[in-house]
Amino acid sequence: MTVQIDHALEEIRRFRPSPEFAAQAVAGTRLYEEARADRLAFWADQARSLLQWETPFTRTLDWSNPPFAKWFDDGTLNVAVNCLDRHVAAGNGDRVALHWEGEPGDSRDVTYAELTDEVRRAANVLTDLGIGEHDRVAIYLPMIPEAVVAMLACARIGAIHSVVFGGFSADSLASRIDDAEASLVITADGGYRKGKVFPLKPVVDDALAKAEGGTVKNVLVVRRGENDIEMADGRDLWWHDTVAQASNEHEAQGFEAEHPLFILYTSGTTGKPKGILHTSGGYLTQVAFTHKNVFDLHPETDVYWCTADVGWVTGHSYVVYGPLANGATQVLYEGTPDTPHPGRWWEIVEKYRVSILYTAPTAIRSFMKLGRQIPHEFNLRSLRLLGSVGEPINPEAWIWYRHVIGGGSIPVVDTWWQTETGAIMISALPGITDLKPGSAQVPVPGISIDILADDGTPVEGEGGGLLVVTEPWPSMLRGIWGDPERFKETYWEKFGDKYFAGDGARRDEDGDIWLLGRVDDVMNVSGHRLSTAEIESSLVAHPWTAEAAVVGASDETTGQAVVAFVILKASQVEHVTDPSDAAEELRRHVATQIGAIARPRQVFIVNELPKTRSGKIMRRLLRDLAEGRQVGDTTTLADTSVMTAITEQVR
Ligand code: 6R9
Repeated sequence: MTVQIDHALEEIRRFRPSPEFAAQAVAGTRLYEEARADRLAFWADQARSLLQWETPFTRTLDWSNPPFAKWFDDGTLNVAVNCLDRHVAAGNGDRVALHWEGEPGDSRDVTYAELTDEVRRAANVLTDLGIGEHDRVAIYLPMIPEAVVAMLACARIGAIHSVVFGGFSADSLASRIDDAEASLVITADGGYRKGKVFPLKPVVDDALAKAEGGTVKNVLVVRRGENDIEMADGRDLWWHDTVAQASNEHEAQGFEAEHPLFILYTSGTTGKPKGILHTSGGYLTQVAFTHKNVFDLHPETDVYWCTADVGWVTGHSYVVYGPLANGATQVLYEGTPDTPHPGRWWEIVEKYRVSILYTAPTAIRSFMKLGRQIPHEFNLRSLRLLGSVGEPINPEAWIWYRHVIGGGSIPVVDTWWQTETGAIMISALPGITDLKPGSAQVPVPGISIDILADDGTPVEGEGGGLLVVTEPWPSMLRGIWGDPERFKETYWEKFGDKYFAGDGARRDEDGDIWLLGRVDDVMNVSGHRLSTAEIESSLVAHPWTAEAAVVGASDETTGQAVVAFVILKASQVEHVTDPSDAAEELRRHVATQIGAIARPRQVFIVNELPKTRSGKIMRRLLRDLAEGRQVGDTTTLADTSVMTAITEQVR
């Protein structure tokens, strides 16, 4: 495995926290000291002080059976009560939990008292539908308050949610429903996106026709898009006929800290997405801790906005669980950043006086392209902290974010973590860390990170290596749903009891960590993970395709873009008169099979693929081609003339 070191490493700018910011900061250097003195006692303190336990725990970590960790396992708590009822009981029921903004401009404020009520009603309906502890509920919703309600209602009754991003296709939804054996789907008629209603319920109908397990007994439908849909008698129910009518009395019980909370599917190196499993007490501890300290949350005064969709892990940890556990007031926005005008996000920041903004480098780069005059039309002076997640943020984008959006003097925190880690693992702490554009910087207190060579020896000095987490952490994944072997193989086989993250990294002379991208066949497109293998299998599933190879080519806006090379079946070649028609058809096919995010930027129809003597496709050479570079060393190819032929076909 070779790791490429980016030119960004020459970056040398440093930004000291301002004395005003440091003076009011939530986090103090004592957090590092306490964690260093006794890591487990530190996490136990966080779990006790940030959460409300029904039964206090006495055991912090059980690591007797690695890689299966148990945190706080003799304690019990209810995750929904921690996110809702306890804030109401503390007298904060009137605080706004969600400033919800619909894409067409409709909006709704939901207080903690109202959200608590709604979750209790939904919990009663779920119970009436026969959903109990450990049952799986698939959630396929737009960014509307009901998405948050649905997740917390599951948590409240001990059911396990599996949120599927609304942009995923019927096939993707069906395979996730089957893998988790979900018995209920919560969806909406449709939602708003780019000025139009996109249908969701019809996709669910299609998915249920395709799902082989036949496990789904009911579909609960929120009315949002008001598009025409069909309701199957005896199976489908409207949210407004059930949840709105239900009682708001609901006694919540405590569940064991290791009670499963959710499954979230993410792409791995093979074609089949992995159902990452998270549990309750440890997960909630670390998301609450990082949300409070990394974002310097002052819940009485801040307005926080994380732009991620609840369909991704960032939406789980930093839209739903972290902010609500901390009693934050936040913005929830349904639509796209440029609808109905390119200043929509900045209009929202101005309208709600957003003080903390958490978004992805791909969004920042698209705004950079549009120019600073668009954000400058709005008053962004309420902002006091900016965050970034999803992929490495290039120093140019970091500086632009700080200056154009942040006004030049507020902290920008770049946070590294994964679906598997559950919560932020590497980040500056605002008010403490000297900021360095382009570097994710330091492990958060209580987290142990190292950089190892392929053979497991620590990388000394400034060479690149593989990022590992050397000690178990509270919000770590507890497994892959239904596949403990794959869990061990993927993350724990390479370095024994150290967690292998799949990212390349390097530490500079100050000890700051620079992420260098994935070292496996996982691409990062607009901050979302896609697997080359998954898109290749989709391409090969098309009747015209004989063979396909997919690479992630660097892209100015999306970070990486999907580029496919396809050989058509001989029987098809004569029917395809124009290769660009075939390419278009295959792009469309991938979008319908997996989802629009997976649609290749380009599909090249070629006669051959570059292969080694053992038959492995050399994607490195295809990447050179896709990125417009001179093609690298071809000597290990079985037939060295192949690349010349492909290059001619592509150019
Ligand atoms: C939270 C999230 C995880 C992968 C991860 C890495 C990349 C995320 C990053 C970053 C550099 C950052 N990644 N944050 N790379 N700097 N601040 O994105 O989870 O969708 O599971 O993706 O994203 O490659 O391995 P997930």
